[in-house]
Amino acid sequence: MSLQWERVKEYQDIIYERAEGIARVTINRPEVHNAFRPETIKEMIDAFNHIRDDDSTGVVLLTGAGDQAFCSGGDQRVRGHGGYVGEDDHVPRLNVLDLQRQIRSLPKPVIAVVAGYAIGGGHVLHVVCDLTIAADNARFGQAGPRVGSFDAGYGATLLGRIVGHKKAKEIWFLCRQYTAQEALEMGLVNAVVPLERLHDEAIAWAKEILKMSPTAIRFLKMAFNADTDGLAGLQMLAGDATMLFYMTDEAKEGQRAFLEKRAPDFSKFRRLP
Ligand code: S0N
Repeated sequence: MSLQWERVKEYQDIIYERAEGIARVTINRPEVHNAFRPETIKEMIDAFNHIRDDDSTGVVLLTGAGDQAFCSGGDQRVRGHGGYVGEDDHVPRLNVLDLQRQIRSLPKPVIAVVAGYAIGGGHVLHVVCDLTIAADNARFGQAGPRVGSFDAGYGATLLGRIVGHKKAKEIWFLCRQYTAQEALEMGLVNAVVPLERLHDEAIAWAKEILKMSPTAIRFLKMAFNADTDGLAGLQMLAGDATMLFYMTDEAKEGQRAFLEKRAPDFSKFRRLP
């Protein structure tokens, strides 16, 4: 299933393209197994900001260039005192945490499309995606305790919700790697397909989702966040409810009355059971 991908914007570390309602963001640093540096994350944040506002996009595919790696986490060559150091401002930062929240709050499904390694911070990126399609060569795992780091946010807690606490602690404490089949068995991925079919399969899943009600999908994503993300999750769900309420005559009557300097008349609106 080949699509005519259109490049939306040019970047150095990523490729951002779209076709037929699907956006695809590719981490493009295959020489380091698609490890990310601060600039990579800045570009991804910019692309995801655009995707949020782009009404033509309904589903996002997040992937890595080549078939050896989805992402191998933070680029260890630029890890400095307190975070990953950008070339431009030389400030150490962990801006991948901003990207994680952005993927979570995006009101459109994000599918991780994983060939090869999803390791360390790269593993966390697939964990925060809504769905994961894995190629049969995919390898999953955390590496932090081996290289002197950890992600005690979504990387630990959301993983625990997905695979259970015992398994999540095993993944973090032992830093083993797991095959695609093992990941499927523990509920860490949604499907495993032969490598050569990976992108077609992801596109097929995206197209299936695109046939659904976008508002229903949006509310469902936010409902899962409300369950896992505390008040921040509730805020996202509540914001969506407000957005829908603004579209009703009842809400519009309140606004009109204010602008017309009169008392609002809500009497015609029913109190539904
Ligand atoms: C993925 C692994 C297992 C693949 O092994 P393989 O097949 O033997 O390939 P290599 O020869 O090792 O790799 C090929 C080339 O790619 C380079 N490379 C690979 N990964 C990285 C990386 N992460 N950073 C920089 N370079 C990388 C190799 O060096 C090699 O290049 P050459 O040929 O030039 O030598 C294996 O590669 C592996 O184990 N990689 C490292 C995995 C890892 O430790 N990742 C980092 C884990 N930590 C994070 O991701 C932190 C995330 C984060 O930002 C964060 C978030 C929240 C809170 C805290 C943090 C935090 O800072 O920790």
